[in-house]
Amino acid sequence: MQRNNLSEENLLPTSRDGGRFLADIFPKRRSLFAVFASFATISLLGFLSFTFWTEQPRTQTIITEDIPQPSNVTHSTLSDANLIGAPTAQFRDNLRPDRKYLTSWISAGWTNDVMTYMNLVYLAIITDRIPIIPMFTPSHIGTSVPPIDFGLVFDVPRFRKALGKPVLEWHEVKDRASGLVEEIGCWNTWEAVQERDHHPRHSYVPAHLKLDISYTKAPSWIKLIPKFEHDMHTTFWALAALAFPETRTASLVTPLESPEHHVSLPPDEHVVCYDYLYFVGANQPFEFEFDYSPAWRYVGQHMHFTPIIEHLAEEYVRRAIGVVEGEPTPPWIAIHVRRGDFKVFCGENTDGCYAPLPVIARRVEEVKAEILERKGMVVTHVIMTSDERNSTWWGEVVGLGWYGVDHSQTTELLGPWYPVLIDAAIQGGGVGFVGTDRSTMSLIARRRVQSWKDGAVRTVKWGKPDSDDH
Ligand SMILES: Nc1nc2c(ncn2[C@@H]2O[C@H](COP(=O)(O)OP(=O)(O)O)[C@@H](O)[C@H]2O)c(=O)[nH]1
Ligand SMILES: [Mg+2]
Repeated sequence: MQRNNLSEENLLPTSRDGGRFLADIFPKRRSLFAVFASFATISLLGFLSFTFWTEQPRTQTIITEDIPQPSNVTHSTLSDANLIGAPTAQFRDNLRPDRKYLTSWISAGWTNDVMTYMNLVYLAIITDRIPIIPMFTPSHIGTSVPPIDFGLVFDVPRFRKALGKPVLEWHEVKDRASGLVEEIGCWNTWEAVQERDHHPRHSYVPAHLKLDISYTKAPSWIKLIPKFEHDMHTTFWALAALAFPETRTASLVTPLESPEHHVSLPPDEHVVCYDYLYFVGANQPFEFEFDYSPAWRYVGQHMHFTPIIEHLAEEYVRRAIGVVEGEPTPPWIAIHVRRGDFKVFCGENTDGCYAPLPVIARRVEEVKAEILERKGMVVTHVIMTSDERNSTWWGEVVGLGWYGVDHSQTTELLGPWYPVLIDAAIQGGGVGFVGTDRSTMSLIARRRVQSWKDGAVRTVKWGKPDSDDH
């Protein structure tokens, strides 16, 4: 995967309230005030001079030191009741013997990983197990970036309440400072659904959690479309069956040795674990595309961003539009134009492969018309989010009267995770959304706008000049 430094998303107007909003978010942090004050000046100058910011290696100091870590805040009673106590050096010491748990790892772009965790929680629900969610590990933002807690991105207390079920994060179970490597047996689903890779799906998560995994290859009947080499999906209920004793026992085969301690372990019964849960559906592949998607309906829609991220998103929108202090934030329509590494889908034929702006504008007009018709609302503010870095293109975006999001200082001030987190929250927070076909980031934003705002959505097709003709 390529690095995606989004360095040209900074061709953007800054509003009169400049960088103050960040200070409002962290009012007790005096040291940050100075940084934010200079941020206001720098971003304005940056906009006026249209200079591009080149990404340099940065640390996450501000995030880790200045944003409250959920782990240090409070544990809800739901979380406490489902563990023996505070995080322990070995996860097993913290598991209640009268509870059963379920976990898995991630291994793709950030939105794919978000969807994978939605699947994890849905699988936990149907197996009556407690989900233990790991952290997010980086991909497009640069693989050297430190991971970020799930609970720094999504509002876990709100999620638990909406589900009416317990949800745990790994750092609540195992002390993140622990150096103890623990052995565990997990299911290897990857080798049961595809034939290219002859190993379980790779993930960086087990290394972060200090887990030494012995994998048992799942039976081939877990594959959704038997023997079909062009699809890699399995089903929730096939995987659920493996979490129950009868099917588990009937499916045992010799496990692979764990890489570190060279132990052979059958799949754990206390914490059932699977190598990868992205390619899972109830009824068909890529099910989040469909209105009935149970992973979306029962889990995904309840995963709201944390109040901090929601607030950041709103303040970035206010700055983009130039809303003055004291005025309410107007409703907006967000666009997500996914480019970057998607150019591999274009092959030789790059001319007319991506949808041009007038094609996108046609969809924006449809969204405006639908919002007017269904809600009687006139929405005039259109915010562009994109991984496109071409300055001419961004100039054309502004020329259409749309607004871009100024991320020229985001990484420096908040850390490299924040451009994508803020953009995702902006996309999901509008009353309308226009996305890019084949992008999961667009897909999940579309679902959010539908579920959270009953909003109007469109997806722009691309690949050939006439792909989005309609
Ligand atoms: N900040 C920002 N990053 C983006 C945007 N579009 C794509 N990216 C980056 O590219 C990645 C795309 O991977 P993913 O989230 O899995 O979505 P997909 O590849 O479009 O299906 C994102 O996670 C971001 O890191 C955008 O509009 N804003
Ligand atoms: Mg992706």
